[in-house]
Amino acid sequence: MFREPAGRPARALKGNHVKATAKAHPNIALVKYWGKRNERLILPHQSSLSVTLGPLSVTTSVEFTGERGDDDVRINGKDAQGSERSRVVELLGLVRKEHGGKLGAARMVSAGDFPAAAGLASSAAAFAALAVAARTAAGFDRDTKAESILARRGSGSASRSVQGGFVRWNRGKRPDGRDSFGEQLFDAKHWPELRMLVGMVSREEKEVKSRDGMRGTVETSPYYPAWAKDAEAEVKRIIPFIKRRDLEAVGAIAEKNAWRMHATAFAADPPLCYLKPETLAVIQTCRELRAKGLGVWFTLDAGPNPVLLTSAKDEAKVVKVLEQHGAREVVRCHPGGDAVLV
Ligand code: 2P0
Repeated sequence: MFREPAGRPARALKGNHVKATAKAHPNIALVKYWGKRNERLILPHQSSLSVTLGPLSVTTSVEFTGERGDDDVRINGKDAQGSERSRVVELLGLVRKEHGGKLGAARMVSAGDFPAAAGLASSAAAFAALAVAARTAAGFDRDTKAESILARRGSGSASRSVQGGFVRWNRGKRPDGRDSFGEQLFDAKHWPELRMLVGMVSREEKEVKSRDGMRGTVETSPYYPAWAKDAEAEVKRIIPFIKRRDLEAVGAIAEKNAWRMHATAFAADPPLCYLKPETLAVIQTCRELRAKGLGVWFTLDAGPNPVLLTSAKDEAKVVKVLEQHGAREVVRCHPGGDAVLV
């Protein structure tokens, strides 16, 4: 049977005008990514592992017009500006380069169903959906590895949102990044009763973006090498506990890893602190609830909103407690599925 040479579109473009729409979920890391060894290619110093957050999603359409001109980039109903726009244009450029033909300018429209400023890694879902939609619009067949590598170039954590369930982003060793991509270890059906409850204690935009925060940490925190080594080991340690659906062990590793990421960032110069007083209040409450027998653990990304890990049976109690302790809203999530074409 005739096979297309590697790297070429698997099906011919219909004329010069193809459109595709994809939907992807954000994710929350149980073992975090914090620091790049290559800024341009977005290659991490360590592997990381996350769970995909259903039902939240971003839906993105890409249409290559075959015409000259600038890309049209609309995000959440507005024309994208500045770095938000340039990161999308750069990713579309990578697809044009891989394709090698005359795809022309793109029309891209993207919208999420959750607040972008909530610190919920909307960029992960956005770039995963963009990578799947853009490659498909360019005529490539679905290929989760290639899509994850492309999504990674938009935002590191997006490499973990192409597939659903529990995904490890492999650090890789190659300088070109071809071995640094997200790989599904268990799908969403493996642990449907797991809950990730996002306690919205603040809706303010964070002062230091993740990208700048992790760069400052790599460059100035004396704890950085220890962080990277420890996180790599924790990725290996957590997998058998996820396999056994052992919430206590998974929660304990997630909490420890979140503290260590933030401790490494506190030690940067200037110091970096994403926690607010309300964040600490929720974390403290988690501890008290555990002492009373409730199975609940926290994790925290580069923002003030803690994400509580619990099970479906304790969900209602944990939501109530979050609301009593300063969370203005609680976003309830469960393991979500793969990025899909719609
Ligand atoms: C993570 N975070 O593993 C970690 C934990 C935040 C804290 O990935 O610079 O938006 O685009 O690669 O992926 C957020 O950083 O950063 C992030 P870039 P990204 O989820």
